[in-house]
Amino acid sequence: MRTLLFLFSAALWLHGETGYDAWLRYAPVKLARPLPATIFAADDSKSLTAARDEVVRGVRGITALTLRIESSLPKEEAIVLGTMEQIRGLFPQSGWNQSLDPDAFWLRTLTSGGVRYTVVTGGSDRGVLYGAFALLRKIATGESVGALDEKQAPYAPIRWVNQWDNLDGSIERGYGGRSIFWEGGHARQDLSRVSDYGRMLASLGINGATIDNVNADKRLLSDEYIPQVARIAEAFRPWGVRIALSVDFGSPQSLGGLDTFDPLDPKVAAWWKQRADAVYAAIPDLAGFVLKADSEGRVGPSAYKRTHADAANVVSRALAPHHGVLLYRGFVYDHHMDWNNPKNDRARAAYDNFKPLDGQFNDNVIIQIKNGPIDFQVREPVSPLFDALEKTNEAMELQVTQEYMGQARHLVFLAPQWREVLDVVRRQNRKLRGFAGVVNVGLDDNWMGNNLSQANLYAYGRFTWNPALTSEAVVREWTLQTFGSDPRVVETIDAMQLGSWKTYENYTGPLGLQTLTDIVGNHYGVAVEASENNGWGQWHRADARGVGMDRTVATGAGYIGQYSTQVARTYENLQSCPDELLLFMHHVPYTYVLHSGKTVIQTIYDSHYEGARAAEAYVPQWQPLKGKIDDQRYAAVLAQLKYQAGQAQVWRDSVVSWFLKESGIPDVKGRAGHYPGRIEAESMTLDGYSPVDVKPWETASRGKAIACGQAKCSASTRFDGTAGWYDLRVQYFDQNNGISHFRTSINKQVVDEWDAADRIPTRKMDGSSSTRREISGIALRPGDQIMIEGTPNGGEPAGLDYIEILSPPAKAP
Ligand code: GCV
Repeated sequence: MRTLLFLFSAALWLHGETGYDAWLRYAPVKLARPLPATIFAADDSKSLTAARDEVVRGVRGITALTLRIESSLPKEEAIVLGTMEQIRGLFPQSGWNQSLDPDAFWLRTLTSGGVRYTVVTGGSDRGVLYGAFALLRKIATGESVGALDEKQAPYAPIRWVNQWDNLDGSIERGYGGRSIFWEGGHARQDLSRVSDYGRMLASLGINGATIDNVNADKRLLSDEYIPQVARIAEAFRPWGVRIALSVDFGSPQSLGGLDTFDPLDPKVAAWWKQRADAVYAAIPDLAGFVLKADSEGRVGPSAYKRTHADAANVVSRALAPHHGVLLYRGFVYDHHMDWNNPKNDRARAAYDNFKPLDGQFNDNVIIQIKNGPIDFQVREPVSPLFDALEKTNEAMELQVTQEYMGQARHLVFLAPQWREVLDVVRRQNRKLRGFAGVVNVGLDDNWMGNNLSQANLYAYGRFTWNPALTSEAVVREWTLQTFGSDPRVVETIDAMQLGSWKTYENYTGPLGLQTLTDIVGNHYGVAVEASENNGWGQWHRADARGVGMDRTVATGAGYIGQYSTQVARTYENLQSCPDELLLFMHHVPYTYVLHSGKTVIQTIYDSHYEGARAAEAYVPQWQPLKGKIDDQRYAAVLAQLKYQAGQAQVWRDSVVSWFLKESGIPDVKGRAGHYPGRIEAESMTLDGYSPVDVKPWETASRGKAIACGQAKCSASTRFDGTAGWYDLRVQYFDQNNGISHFRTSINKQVVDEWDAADRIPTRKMDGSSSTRREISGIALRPGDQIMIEGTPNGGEPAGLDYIEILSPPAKAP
């Protein structure tokens, strides 16, 4: 049982922390019962040594006491680590009558020869390592470890992360810095970060990692690269993490020099075999390959009119003698679909491609299926393919890196979303062979670009081990280990995390609209129409009369028919379709009334206001934690939350303006299109600045902003409200092709200045670059002159959208 009362945060936590240690900080905890003073590991294999040293490290952090390492079984109270076989040898009388799966562990307190031991055993070295981390987790979260008898086995054998790292050191959809594996076309010399990443993964029971982008680089299978790959494998190995490689299906031709990559050509089969043999000669414990074929421009079996089963089987046959597996991605679709054809539907693609091949795949092929039928959107139904494949191995692909979820700039804890998907799969009685999580950690100190985003990796790992865990239990563990046990800290952070997915959905894409982002660009900022009129198939088909994709069998694209009869009936029928997926399944008029009793259009307005208000509230929720957690992470998270609050407002205003204009239906609450305290930059007195049309129009207030075309410009206005204290918000554009400087003054007194130097993925004035600066506590008197000066830099024109002058209580509309 948790003994929160006995836990307390020590003053020394208040020093700065970068977040590098994530949940493995081992901060001081007051224990109910002292731990043993000694530790013994039954052999000196790399994994057992890693496990032993981790326990020593953890106990030292938590108790400030250093365990004494013994080289034989001590005759005093001790922690003992060993595989089941070794432990049976050490304690033959102690009733070890059950066997353990290789990755399973057993924590047990026993008495032998009158001495009390805390035994950590596993079905293999790796199981022992997982047991050691489980023991430390218990200690760090305040659970008693005085009388243990607990066995745990992972749900599935494949518990992998996928890294989308490129050999040049960049990472596709990575938000935590450059690759920890690659730089300048080669494996990094210093791979210590890889080892530290392995430690984090092992603490969650993750046992495999791809180290290169699924948009694979053929060079990795060459003789030049295999030794480099082997070095990376070596860095992971002590932590029980086996590497896997993403491979390119065209390699037999492009790398091997054959005249074909036809999967049914014997030369091609021989080439795959010969390459697999070469990789396994250097890395005997390679976990396998991942293959993305016929998807988003990657070549595949369609080049030869062959099937995905033909493709998967030729590669998997090469892996089979080495016990390797092939994770073949189900993410196959045509990105040149005709938008004008209402029967076309990307959501259908995975099922249409793979269902007819059910039963034709080799045993060591696993179809890696994204949780939803589109692509990691804020809300999607569960992919129908999970239930449809009956004779084929399946793994679920989840995305930890927040590609469509605010890219680690927004707090979005994904466990509640994954929980829903896992519950559906459980109800279908599906037994997954495994999980692949797209993680994309990088060289940044905190790995993920944001301290709070680490919770997503933690939750992913915990769910792969035990998909029945609740989001609440997972986040509680994470917060206790990552930020300590102060009740205010725990309650605040848990509540923020648990509500954050819904909040993000509310301000980015409610009712199954999907994330209304720049689909053809950076997938970050708002751009309502970016998904339309192109072949990518993330369509929402909003027009003047209505909104939503008609995926019904009766009148639409027929996607709903891919589900089992009962599920299909629920989705097909407007009355039973859940509100949160309504616009994913149906096209309805804006005036359609939901189960909630509100119209679709009013729900769109209300959700965006509610979401932005909830994001705004994170800042005052976080502020009382000052002094209760270390200053460095406190300040980093605070800055991120302030930024998010501003961005949520950009989303709110953009989406609401777009739907207001398109539908012509006013917001019954009168908010849409009315912005109290707002002064448009283009209506201010401009010196050097010129008005510009922002594209897409909805991402700037009234579609316009100002840009500076000379060395320095200013925009000023006269305050004519009542005298008092105000908060001043400056909405400016922070592009990544320059670092403009801004200065705000009241009657020539400078009240704030800053550089627009944030890491924002755009070179334009748009919904991604639109950023808010808030200057609180300004005394204003009628007649005061408010001036914003902008100094452009590089390609960034010190763009300004508007200012808002708000009396503090009026802040949240
Ligand atoms: C690695 C989406 C992403 C791509 C990614 C692809 C995939 O389309 O935007 O960056 O490519 O999914 O999962 O293969």
